[in-house]
Amino acid sequence: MAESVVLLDFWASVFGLRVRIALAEKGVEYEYKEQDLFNKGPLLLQSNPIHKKIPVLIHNGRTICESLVIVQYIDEVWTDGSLLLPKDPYQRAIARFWADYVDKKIYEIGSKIWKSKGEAKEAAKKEFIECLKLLEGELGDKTYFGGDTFGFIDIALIPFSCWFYSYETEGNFSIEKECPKLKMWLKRCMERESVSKALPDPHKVYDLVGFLKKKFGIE
Ligand code: GS8
Repeated sequence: MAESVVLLDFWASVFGLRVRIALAEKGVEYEYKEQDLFNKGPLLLQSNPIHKKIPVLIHNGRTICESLVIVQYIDEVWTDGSLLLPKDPYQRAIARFWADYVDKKIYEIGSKIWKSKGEAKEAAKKEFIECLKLLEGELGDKTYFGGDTFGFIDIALIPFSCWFYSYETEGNFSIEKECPKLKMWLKRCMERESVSKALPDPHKVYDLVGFLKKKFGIE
């Protein structure tokens, strides 16, 4: 029986992008179903009744939620080719730690840059740069976060790069200037088809930020 793989997603979602990149890395074909997050359909509500959020992966009729959980699932199910998580338990723990750091910090602080004004905006920008510098320190001189192969931490972080233009424009700063090594890592990741084909145009994301600001009355 042919496998059925369906992804419920939203085009600009950093979380959904993780899943799209992981599936592309593994060469898994799937059906993409764009979701209207302002008017959620029954499939999304039934598939993720707890959080009611995308991404959701539906594999042979069974649902998996939460982007990092999904990426780990993909890694465990489709084992051909290179693994996204290292085999060594300690290195796996390290990969999960940094992916969790990205989740706890980058999304929330990045959003604060475009959602806030004045002092709060400045504070968010400062904190955001500090987080990126920390990540840059963890990357060091390695090609990817896990070493020579593209893996879990890269997948957790790289989707944010299509939002970087929005953060930089809203916060009036340059990631290349603040974190040149991280910017070089970003360019290396973009050389991978799994990444470059998945990531939307940063200007399109910026248009979305403008739309969301109007919708939420942030001007
Ligand atoms: C976050 C998913 C999420 O926030 C994960 O999958 O890693 N921890 C989860 N999804 C958002 C879209 S991306 O900003 C979402 O579905 N939001 C709908 C809502 O909050 O109602």
